[in-house]
Amino acid sequence: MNRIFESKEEFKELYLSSVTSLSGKPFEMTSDFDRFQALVKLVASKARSVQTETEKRVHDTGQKRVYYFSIEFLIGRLLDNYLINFGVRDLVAEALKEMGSNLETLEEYEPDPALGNGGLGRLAACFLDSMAHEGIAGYGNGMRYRYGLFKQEIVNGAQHETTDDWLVHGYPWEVRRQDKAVRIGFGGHVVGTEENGRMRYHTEGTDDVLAVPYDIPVVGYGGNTVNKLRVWSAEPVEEEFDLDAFNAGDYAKAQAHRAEAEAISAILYPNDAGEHGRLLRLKQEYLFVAAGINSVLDTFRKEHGSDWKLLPQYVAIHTNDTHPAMCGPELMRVLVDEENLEWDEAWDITTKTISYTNHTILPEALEKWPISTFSKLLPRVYQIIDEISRRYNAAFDRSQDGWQDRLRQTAILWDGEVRMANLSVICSHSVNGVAKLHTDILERETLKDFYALTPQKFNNKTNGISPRRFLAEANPSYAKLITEAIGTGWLDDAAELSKLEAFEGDPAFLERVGASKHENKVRLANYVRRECGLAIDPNSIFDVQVKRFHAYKRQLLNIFKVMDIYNRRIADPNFRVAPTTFIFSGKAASSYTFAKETIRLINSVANVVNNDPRVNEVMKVCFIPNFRVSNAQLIYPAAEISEQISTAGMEASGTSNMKLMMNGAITLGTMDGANIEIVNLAGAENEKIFGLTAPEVDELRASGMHFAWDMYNADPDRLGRVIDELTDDTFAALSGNFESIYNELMNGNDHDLVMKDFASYVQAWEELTQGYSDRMDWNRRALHNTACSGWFSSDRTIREYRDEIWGA
Ligand code: KOT
Repeated sequence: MNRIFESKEEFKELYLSSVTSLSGKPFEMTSDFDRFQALVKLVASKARSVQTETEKRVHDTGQKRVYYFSIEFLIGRLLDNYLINFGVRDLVAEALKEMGSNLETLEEYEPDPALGNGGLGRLAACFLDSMAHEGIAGYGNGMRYRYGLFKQEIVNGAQHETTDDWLVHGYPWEVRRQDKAVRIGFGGHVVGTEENGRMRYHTEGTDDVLAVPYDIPVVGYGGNTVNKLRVWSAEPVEEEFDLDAFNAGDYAKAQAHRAEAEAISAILYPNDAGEHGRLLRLKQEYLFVAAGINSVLDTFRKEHGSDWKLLPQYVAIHTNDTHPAMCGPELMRVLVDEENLEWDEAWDITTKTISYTNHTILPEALEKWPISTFSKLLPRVYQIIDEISRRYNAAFDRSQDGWQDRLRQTAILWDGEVRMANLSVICSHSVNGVAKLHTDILERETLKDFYALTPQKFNNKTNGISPRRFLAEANPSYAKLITEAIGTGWLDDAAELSKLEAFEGDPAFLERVGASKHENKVRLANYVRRECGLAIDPNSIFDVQVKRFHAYKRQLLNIFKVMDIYNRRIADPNFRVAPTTFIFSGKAASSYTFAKETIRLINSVANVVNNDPRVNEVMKVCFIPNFRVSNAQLIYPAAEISEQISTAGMEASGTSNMKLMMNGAITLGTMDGANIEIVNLAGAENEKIFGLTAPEVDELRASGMHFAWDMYNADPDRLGRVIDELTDDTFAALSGNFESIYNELMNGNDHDLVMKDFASYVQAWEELTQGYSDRMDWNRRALHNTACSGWFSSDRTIREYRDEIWGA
C-alpha cells in the first residue's frame, strides 16, 4: 500500500496548512465547507504526484494505453473512495476528530456528479476504478455536462424534474486544461484537391466550437496507479462576444454565440435505452469522440512519432455502446485526410485499435440517425461512413444462400438511416455482450448475421462492480467484520471473499452478520425519516428494488405484489405476512409516460398502505426520491431482498443485482441477465427464482397464445382485483387513477408478461419471506451470497477485457 500520509501528525500538518492557505482564515474560524475543500485539494495534489509517477512508468516501459470512450461516467463522490484507495481513511478520520471535525460531515459537501443515467454510466466508473487497481494505463474519455441528469422530486406522488446544478460551488477534483483544447467543426462543405495523383479532402465553412478538457484523477486501490478521466466541455472558439450588440443594449444577441456553443455540453439526455434523434445529442457524440481521438493521437505522436501502423500495438480504444461509434470514421478521417495514409492501411489500423460493447437488445435503443441530418452536420465523417459502407457491400460474400438478407441486416446505411450498431461492429475487432445470456442473445438473434460472418469477433464479458466502493465504502460495519474474519486481502482480490464460507456454520459470526445488517437498516431508516418523513421499522424485512424505471424491469409487477398482499391482509386479518418494508427508488426518463405513471402508482399505493392501521404492523411502502450513487450506497447495505424481476431475456446484465448480492441480500429474480451467473455461483437454493425463462418467453410470444383478458378472468379475486384497482379510486386519492397503465396492460396484451408471471412471483415472495423467521439460516444465506460475490468484482471483468480484447 502506497500511503499518501505516513502518520496522523504528518497529515495534520499538511492539512492545517491546506485549510489556512486556501481559506485565508485561521483554522478555528474556517467552516466545514472550507475544511472539505481543503481536504479534497490536499488529496488531489497527492493524487497528482502519484499520477506523475504513473505517467513516467507508463512512458518508460512503453505500456499500452487503453482509452475508454463513454458518453456517461457516473463516478459518484470521490473523497472517501480515494482515502480508502490510498490506505489512509481511518488515519484521516481520527486526525480530523482530534482537530474537532468529522470526516463524514465534511464528505456530505461533495457534489455527487450525475454524469450518467444508470447501469451503463456506473459500469464505466467501476471500470476506471479497476483499471487503476490493475495497473492498466486506462483513461476515461467523456462529457462534462454543465447540469447533471435531472434531480427528481416527488409532488403528489408524481416525478418532477428540476435541474441539478452540481457545479455551483465548483468541483475541487477537476483541473481545466485550456492548453489541450481542441477545435471541433460542424457543418460546412467538403473540398477535394488532387495532390500527387491522389484526392485529399478537407472541410470548409464549418461552424467551430472549442472542446475544453477537464481532468479528474482516478486513484487505484493500493495507491500505486493514478490514471485520469478526461471530460470535455463545449465553449465558443474565440470570445465572440458581440460588443456592438451589447453597447446597443441587445444583451441577448451579445451572448448568443456563447450560448449556442455551450448548449452542446449543457445537459445529459435523460434516456436509458431509448429516445433518439436530437441534433444536440449527435453534436455531443461527435464532440467527445473527435476531441478524444485528437488527444489520443497527440499522446501517441509524442511517444512513437507518426509510425501509425504501431497504433494498435500501443493504443486500444474501447467504445461503450454506440454513442462513441464515430471513433471508427473519425480515426479514418485523421489518418487518411490529415496523415495522408492509404485507405487500406488506415482501415487495418482502425479496426485493430477499436472494440465495442453492446449493452442492450431493446430495438428502440439501437441508435439510428437520418442520413440527411448526419451528412449536413458532419459532411466529411458522413462521406467516410459512406465509403466504409460501399467497401463493406462490395466485399460482401455473395456465394452463400440468403446473402441478400444478411447484407441487408448488417448494412450501415439503410432506409435513409445510419445504423450505429452496425457501424460499431464493422469498425471493431471485438464485440462483446455484458452477461452470458445477453451475449448468447446477441449471437443468436440481435447480431446473428454478424456472428455468422465473423464469429471470432464475438465474446462475453460479464459485468462487475467495484468492491471498494460498494462494499468497503458503502458498508463499513460489514467490511470490518469481513476483514476481522479473513484479513484485508479481499480488497485487492475479491475472490478471497470465498474464505467467508468457512464461517457459514459459526452461530456467533452469523449473529454479527445480522447485527451489521441491522445497523445498516437503522442508518437507512434514519435517512428515510429525514428525506421522506416516513417511519420505517428496521425489524421488518427490507425488500429493495432500485434501478431506472422501465417497463421491462417490471417495477409494476413488484407493486402489483404489494397491492395483492394488502388486499389479502385486509380481507383476512389472519393472512400471515412477514413484516416487510417495500423500498423503491429510481428515475424515469422525462418523456416516458408509462415509467412515470408507475412511479406515481407506487407513491399512491404507499400513501394508502402507510396510512392504513389495519396493515401497518406488517407492511410499509417507501419510495426514496432522487436515486443517485450517494444514496444508493446507503440503500444496498440495508437490503435483505434484492428484486431482479425483469422479463427474461430483456435485462442485458444488471449490476444492482451484484451490488446487493455482495452486501448480503438474497436475489428474488427471474433467470435473466447476470442473475443467471448469480445462481450459478451461489446455488439456486440460496436465491429465489421464479417466472418464465427466456426461451419460454420467446415461445409464448411466438405462439401468440398469451391473452391479458384470459389472465384477468382466470383470477378475479387476486390479479383481477389488482387490475380493477388501477381505475376504481382505491389508490386515486393523491392525484387520480391509472387509466394509462390499465390501457397499456390490457390493450397492449401484457407485453412484458407482468400478468403472466404474477402468480409465481407472489408465491416465490411468500415462500422466501417465510424463511425469514429462521434468522440464523437467513444470515447464513446472506453471508453465502457475499462469499460467492467476489467473481463480480470489476477487477475480474477488467482483467478479461485486458487479456482477451485490449492485449494491454
Ligand atoms: C442505452 C442507450 C442509451 C443509454 C443507455 C443505454 C443502456 C444502458 N443500455 N444498456 N444499459 C444498461 O447497461 C448496464 C451495464 O452494462 C446493464 O447492466 C443493464 O442491463 C443495461 O440495461
